[in-house]
Order: sequence, then C-alpha cells, then structure tokens
Amino acid sequence: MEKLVIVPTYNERENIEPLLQRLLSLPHDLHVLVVDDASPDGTGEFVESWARNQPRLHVLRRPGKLGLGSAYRDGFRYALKNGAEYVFEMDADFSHDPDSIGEFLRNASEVDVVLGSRYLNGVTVVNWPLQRLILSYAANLYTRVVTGMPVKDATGGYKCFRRRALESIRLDRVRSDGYAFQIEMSYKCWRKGFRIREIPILFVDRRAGFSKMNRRIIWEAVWMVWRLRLLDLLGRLE
Ligand SMILES: Nc1nc2c(ncn2[C@@H]2O[C@H](COP(=O)(O)OP(=O)(O)OP(=O)(O)O)[C@@H](O)[C@H]2O)c(=O)[nH]1
Ligand SMILES: [Mg+2]
Repeated sequence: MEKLVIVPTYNERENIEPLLQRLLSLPHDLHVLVVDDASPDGTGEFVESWARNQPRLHVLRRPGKLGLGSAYRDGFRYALKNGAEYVFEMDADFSHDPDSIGEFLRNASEVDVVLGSRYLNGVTVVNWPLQRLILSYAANLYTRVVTGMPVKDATGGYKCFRRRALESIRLDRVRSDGYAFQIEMSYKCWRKGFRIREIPILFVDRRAGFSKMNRRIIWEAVWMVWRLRLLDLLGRLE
C-alpha cells in the first residue's frame, strides 16, 4: 500500500458508504483505513463486511470512543507498519472533497507535509454558522502568534504526511485529541525541519450526522500551543 487514507469514524453510517465508493474509485489506487470506535450506528460492522471482499479497504475496530487523536495515532502506526509512503487524514463527513486527493499527491511529491487550508485564498468554508467560522479563524490566528508556525490553517484535518515525517514523530508522546491534535502534529513536523505546504481546499459543513465539537476540545487547544512552545524551548519536543 503506497497511499493510505485514514478515515476515523464515530457514527458515520450514512456518510461512509458513499465516501468509500468515491475514494476507492479514484484513479490513484488508494488504500483506505477506517478507524471506528464502536459506533453504535453500526459503521464498524458495515465497513468490516465490505473489507472482506475489497483488498484496498482496511478497518481497525476499537472497543470504545477513544478520541480522534488516538484514532489517528493507531492509524499512523498501521500505515507505517504496512509500508505506506503517503498517509492521509480525512474526515468521514464529506467536509473534505475526495477529488482533492490528486492535488495533495502532486504537492506531496515535493514536500513532507501537505495541509489542506481553508484560509489560504480568503476563506473557503461553506455552510458554517458565522460563530463557528469566527472561532476557527481566531483559533488559527492565536496558534500562529503563540507558536510562530507560518501556517494559515493549523487546525484543519485534511492533510497528507510523507512517511519520513511521520516516522520522525514519537506517537506515544502525541497527547492531544481535538483541534490540538492537528496543531501538535504539524508543529512537530515543522520544528523537525520538514517542509510543510498548504494548498487551498473547499471545506463544506457535514451533510449528515452530528457534530462532536465541544468546549473541552477548545480548551485543550488553548493550552496545548503553550505546552508545545515550552517543550520546544526546553529542547524536549519529540
Ligand atoms: N474513531 C473516532 N473517530 C472520531 C471520533 N470523534 C470524531 N471522529 C471522526 O472524526 C471526523 C471528524 O469529526 P467531526 O465530528 O466531523 O468534527 P468536525 O468536523 O470538527 O465537526 P462537525 O463536522 O461539525 O461534526 C469524523 O469522521 C468523525 O466521525 C472518535 O472519538 N473516534
Ligand atoms: Mg466534520
């Protein structure tokens, strides 16, 4: 498996079928790993039965809702163990357009990390309530000021890592789970000297299912950026 798209799911039964259809029919010979956290709506069983006769579809079924960051950490371990060179993060809810994968791959052949950015050419977000847009935009300004990382959209979750970048990060030391997880991964890659490039993406609010956004996720990110700065200053960023 050269190219692996990791899709974490929690109650995405309505979205996962059309999403997998799209991903598996793209002309890039993608493998897809769904990391499901015992979704009560049966997402996990559904994907598992499909995976039995689709060799490019893989599933990790975990015993309970352990968080997005933890789902990606397990997904990254799986990717590294199975020899993936291009490793994607992607949401299951169609906020991330599968047709952008080609653009990610073109850019990933030149750099180490490609970030899908909502704030590169103005604001390319569709259907979000204004409040949520302002929160996200402000969170990114804050992150840029505190960390100094030259990235317009550090909290986005559509991205592609080259194997060498992922391998350099100690996944057991990556602790955050929400938006902070996205910041933490990119920051660590950046400070290790890997080349990061943003490409514009169109982000569309989920078309089915429910949001998992909450206050805890926001506070985690507020503190995490300072923690990252501090660890870096102490030379203890791993
Ligand atoms: N495995 C796993 N997946 C999760 C967990 N929490 C969220 N997800 C998935 O992670 C992706 C992003 O979550 P979303 O709920 O879409 O987060 P968001 O885009 O910030 O918010 P909304 O789209 O408004 O719901 C989706 O595919 C979710 O199903 C979790 O605890 N475990
Ligand atoms: Mg979403």
